[in-house]
Amino acid sequence: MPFTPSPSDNFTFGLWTVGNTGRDPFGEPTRPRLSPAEIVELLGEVGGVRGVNFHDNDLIPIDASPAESRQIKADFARALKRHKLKVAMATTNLFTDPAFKDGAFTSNDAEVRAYAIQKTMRGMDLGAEFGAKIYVFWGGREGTETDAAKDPIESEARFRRAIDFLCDYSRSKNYGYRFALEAKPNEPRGHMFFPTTGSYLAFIATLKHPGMVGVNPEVAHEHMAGLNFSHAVAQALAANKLFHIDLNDQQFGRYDQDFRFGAADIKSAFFLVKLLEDNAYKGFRHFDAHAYRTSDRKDVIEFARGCMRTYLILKDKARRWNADPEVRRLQRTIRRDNARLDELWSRYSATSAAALSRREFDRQAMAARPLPYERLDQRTMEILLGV
Ligand code: GLT
Ligand code: MN
Ligand code: MN
Repeated sequence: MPFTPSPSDNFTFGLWTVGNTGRDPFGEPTRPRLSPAEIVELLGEVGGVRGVNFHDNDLIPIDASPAESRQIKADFARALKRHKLKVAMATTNLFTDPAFKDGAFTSNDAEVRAYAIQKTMRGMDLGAEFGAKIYVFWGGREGTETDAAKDPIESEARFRRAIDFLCDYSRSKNYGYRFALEAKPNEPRGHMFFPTTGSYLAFIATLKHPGMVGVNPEVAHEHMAGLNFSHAVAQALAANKLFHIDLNDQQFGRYDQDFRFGAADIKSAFFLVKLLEDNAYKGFRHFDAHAYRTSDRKDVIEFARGCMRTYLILKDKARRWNADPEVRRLQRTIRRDNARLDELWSRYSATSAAALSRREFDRQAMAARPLPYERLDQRTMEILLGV
């Protein structure tokens, strides 16, 4: 069957995504809580998945005894083996426990900050035990409701010190982790620090080990801020910083929806898949989404299959778009290359600057050149709609 995923497609799901119980701020769970091993069983039933990701406490409850923890890990490892799934990414839950009510690395309480570092070190140990090579940092509580609460410059410095320390920890243990920082503008905090992927790209350059740190952009998080997700991903790709990606969907201006990939905005999803595929993105394609609260187990399986199937359909559409004769013809009209003109300002020299100063331009002629973007966009729509 076409558009059937296979492990080589590099699709992954978090334990918290297909394991989501449907709880929201207004209502209790609508689905039973599954154990990590049961979630792996479910992913096995979905089929074609490469791997699974977890927060420390998705796997081991925060107050589990050593014996409980050993049992959970053994069951999880057995399920992974049975379904030939790997652990792709690990991360730390630094947002659920009330101790983190005012943040983790940026908390105003030195004891909370130290505990957050310790919890992350242990989370890294746990991820490494299962072979994870990507470690995500999503600062769910790093932020404020009132800016009277924290000095934003000091908060950034605390966050930097935490990442620098944890990079050194990973190196000392030879874990080989690459860190991926995940931005979000708000929810659960009123204002979260590092609201966009661009904020993290600028921050990375200030770190002690910038080479081992990249980003984990999420569709919904940039869309919540009303931004163009593909542009953020493009900047990360160009900087060789796209270490991981969280795929889902989101209506602009709504609460954090985490919808099935492509469920809200097909055109944005198409240009995103095209960007990733055209640039041969090698990393995992993680669906950080969950099924509607109304779904039962069977429908959760449909949700997971839908994420992957939509991705593969859009990948095929991107191939068609690239090969489409009309798209190609329109592109030839739109792109007016002139290597000799580019050469004049590609590298500064006194001669080229003088030549460029002397050059005469015909503004009317430039303004009169056609840009048939309406036709190009309509052709894009027709390809997407299968006409
Ligand atoms: C949480 C958040 C996600 C993050 C996860 C990693 S947890 O579900 O909404 O966007 O990627 O901590
Ligand atoms: Mn995410
Ligand atoms: Mn989200």
